[in-house]
Amino acid sequence: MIDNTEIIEQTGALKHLTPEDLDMLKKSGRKLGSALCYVLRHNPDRIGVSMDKQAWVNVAELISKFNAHNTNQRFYLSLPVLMELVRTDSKQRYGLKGSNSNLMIRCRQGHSIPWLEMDYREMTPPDLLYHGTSSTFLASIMSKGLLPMSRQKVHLSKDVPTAISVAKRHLSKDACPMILEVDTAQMVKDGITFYLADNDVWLVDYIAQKYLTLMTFQ
Ligand code: HQG
Repeated sequence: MIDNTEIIEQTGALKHLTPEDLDMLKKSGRKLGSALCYVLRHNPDRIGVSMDKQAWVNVAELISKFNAHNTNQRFYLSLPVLMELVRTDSKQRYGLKGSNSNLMIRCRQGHSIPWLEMDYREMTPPDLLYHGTSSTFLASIMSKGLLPMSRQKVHLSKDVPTAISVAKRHLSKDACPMILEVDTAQMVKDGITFYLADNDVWLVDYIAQKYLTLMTFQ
C-alpha cells in the first residue's frame, strides 16, 4: 500500500478541519466519496476538470469545479475535507502527489475512461487471487471468462473476505455472492501480466475460464 500520510501532513490542511466539516463527513462522506470517484474514475468532463493520461487531476481545480457543479446541498469539498476523505478512505482509493498549487489527486483503480494509460506497477501476484461476483453473472463468466466490463481491467482481491465484500456490491434480488479462485500461478507461467494498484488491488486484462474455480463454502 502506498501511503498518503506524508503528503497529507505537508498540506497542513487537517488542522483547519471544522466541526461542521467533520459532521458533514460523518453524515454524507460516503455519498461525497461516490460523487468524487464518479468524476475521477469515469467522467471528469462532468465538472470540466482536466485529467492527464495517468488520471491525475489538480486538487485546487478539482475542489473549485466540483463545488461549482455540485447540486447536492449536503456535501462540499475543501482542502481539509478532501484530505480527511483521502486519509480515512477504507480502501485507500485515492492517491496524492506533488505539493501546494501542484498537489494532484487520482483514484488508484477502477477507471473506465478509455483514453487513460495508467502506470500500474507490473508485479508477480501470489499463487492464488480471488474475484467476488454475483450468481447472476456466473453462467456468462464461466462461458466467456472474466472481462473488465465497463472498467479498464479485471479487479482481483488478495483474500476471500475482501472478495466477498466486492461481491456484495452487486447483489440483486435472489442473487448470492460467488467467489472465484483464480489460478494466478498458472497464468504467470502462461506469460500473463499482472498489475498492482497503489492500494493493493490486483489487476489483469482478462481471465480465461480455465483459470477459474468456483469456491464452495461448507
Ligand atoms: C462481472 C470496487 C458477466 C464481474 C471493488 C463484476 C473493485 C461479468 C461485474 C472494483 C463477466 C463488473 C471493481 C462476464 C466479469 N459476464 N459478468 N463475462 N466478466 N463480469 O464493478 O470487480 O469500492 O466493474 O464479475 O472493490 O466488481 O468502487 O467490477 O461482478 O476493486 O473502490 O461484471 O470496484 O472498488 O463490476 O469491482 P465492476 P468489480 P470500489
